[in-house]
Formats: sequence, C-alpha cells, structure tokens
Amino acid sequence: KKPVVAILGATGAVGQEFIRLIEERNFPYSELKLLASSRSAGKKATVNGREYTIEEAKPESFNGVDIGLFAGGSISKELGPEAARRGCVVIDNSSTFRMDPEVPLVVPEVNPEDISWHKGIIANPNCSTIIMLMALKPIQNLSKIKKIVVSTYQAVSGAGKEGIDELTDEVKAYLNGEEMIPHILPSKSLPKHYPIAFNIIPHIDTFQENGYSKEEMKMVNETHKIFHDDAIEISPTTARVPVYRSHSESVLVETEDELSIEAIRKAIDAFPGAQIQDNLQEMEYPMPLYTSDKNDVYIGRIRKDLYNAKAVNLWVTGDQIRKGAALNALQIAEYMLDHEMFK
Ligand code: 2RA
Repeated sequence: KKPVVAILGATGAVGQEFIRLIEERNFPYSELKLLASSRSAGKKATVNGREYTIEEAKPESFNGVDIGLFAGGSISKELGPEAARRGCVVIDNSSTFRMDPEVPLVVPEVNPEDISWHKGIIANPNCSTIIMLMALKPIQNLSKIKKIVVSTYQAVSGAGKEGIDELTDEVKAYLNGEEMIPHILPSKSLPKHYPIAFNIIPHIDTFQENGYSKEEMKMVNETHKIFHDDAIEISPTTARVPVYRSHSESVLVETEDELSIEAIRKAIDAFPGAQIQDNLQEMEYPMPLYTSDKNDVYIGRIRKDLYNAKAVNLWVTGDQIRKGAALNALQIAEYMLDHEMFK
C-alpha cells in the first residue's frame, strides 16, 4: 500500500526540493498533501503534473497521513507531536527534536539502525553535520575517531530563499556601484546585518556562553549522538560564504590507529553517497559550484597531517539543500519503505 505523504513547508527552499526529489526518485504515494503556514496557504504547486493548492497546516491536516516530511522551522515544535499522535511518522528537518533522547537522529548511510527505535518522530541532522559525517563514517569504519577539527564554508541557501536572494541582490548592487543593504545575514533576528557578497561572516545562528555558535555546537552534539560516542573531541568553526547551494568543510580527523591514505580513499569511494574527487595532477578536488544539485558528497585533498601520523586532513563539499536537508530526509523515508517499517 502506497503511503499518504504530507510535506510541511512546501513553499520554502527545502520544501521545493522535497517536491523535486519526489518526482526525480518516483517516491511512491497514494495521496500527497502540501502544507505550509497560513502565509503561504492558497498558493499552487505542481507535482508529477498535477496541481495542488497548498493548505494551511493544522494538527488535523495529519489525519490519515503516513509520512510527514517537515522542511524545518519552529512550526515543527507544535505539529510534530500532533502529527505523530495521529499515527504519522514525522521526518523533521528542524533542530527541535534532534537532541531529544526519544528521537533518533539519522543519516541513513551512517546510522540506519537508529531508525527502528523511533516513537513517531525522526530528526534530520543539521546540513553541516550530515555533509561532514558522510566523509567521516567510512573512516570511522576503519578506526575509532578520537578528534575532529572542522572549519565550514557554508552556502547562503542555509538561510533559505531569503539568503539566496540576498546574495544576488548584493552582487547586483555592488556591480552597479550601489550600496549593499543586508537584511538577512548572519541571522534575520539579530540586530546587525552584514553583506555576504565578497565577504565571509564567521557567525551562523546565535552565540552561546562558551563562545561557540549554535551552528558550531550542533556539529559537536549531533556527531556525538549519531556516532554514539561523546568522547570524540570536536573543534568547530562555522562561517557563511558567498556561495549559493553547497557547503564546503575543511576537516582534520584523528583516529585511534594510523591509516593509509589509500585505505581511506578506498573506504570513502566504496561508501554509498560519498565520492572521491582527489587528483592533484589533474587539479581535481570538490568545489561547491560543481557539487550543487548533486546527491552525493564529494571528498578530496586527502592528505596526512604534517605532524600527527594518526591524523588526516580532507576537504568535503555537498549540496546543502539536497543531502544537507531534503534528500537525507527522503532517504530515511525510502529506507523505511524498503524495510517495511511502516506499520
Ligand atoms: C545554515 N545549517 O546553514 C544552517 C541551517 N540550514 O544556516
């Protein structure tokens, strides 16, 4: 029996990608409901050649729904439990439930075994975490990870359609010799805004007491939860860069045992959803302009640390809206269908 599927947040960047991916991957459904906040209700959207009117999301919207794909945002806090109470399996891209001990946090290629203990809600990790772990899980399979130092170069799509539009508007203004007037970055709700065009902003989400941002602490806490290992020492720096859709990350990873570059390269290339792009003579390495709209995460610049034989440096790039959000969530649903996990 094909599931009844609801997309919550159908008009946003991630919601639109859910629709694109459902078409591209022939995701099966007997009925599809497109839901959004009251602001977007009434808009139209076409899926598989059929036009839908986007409805305002209410608890009763989830009556009879089998799978709820939640694009993210604070609306999940209220509607997640309401949908789950109605028998809907919620796959939530917001950060609301990620650290809830009752909620599995899943990258399907990394920890699919965690899906089975869900109690109605499954959390999609933060994009920068997903992209990093697609590179690190094959290494973790070879030897226990002890330490990670990561610096991210995050696309403006992480701030949604508004972030994408802000980059375009600022570049146009700059090239027209006009002043760039930011409204969105680093975060819409913060008192100050800075241009992202021709700039880098070392600030994503809000800063915590410990001097790290929420975005940085997500990489720490979510990695611990997904790897089931709180002992991994993680040192994150997350920054916003003038790139549209793909996040890039520079990662140093130290393992218990010394690993050869060849073994690492082989393990990553064999890992589903990860691809090696690493040939210096051919000037081959992952770049965000070329990994956007792709499903895989690309890894290159793999090289031993200059001082620590048990550490390697690598460069990772992946599409933030696909594998970083919508694709990962849809793959969780696909995994559940393939393993007949819907009651
Ligand atoms: C960002 N990871 O990049 C956050 C939310 N998508 O802004």
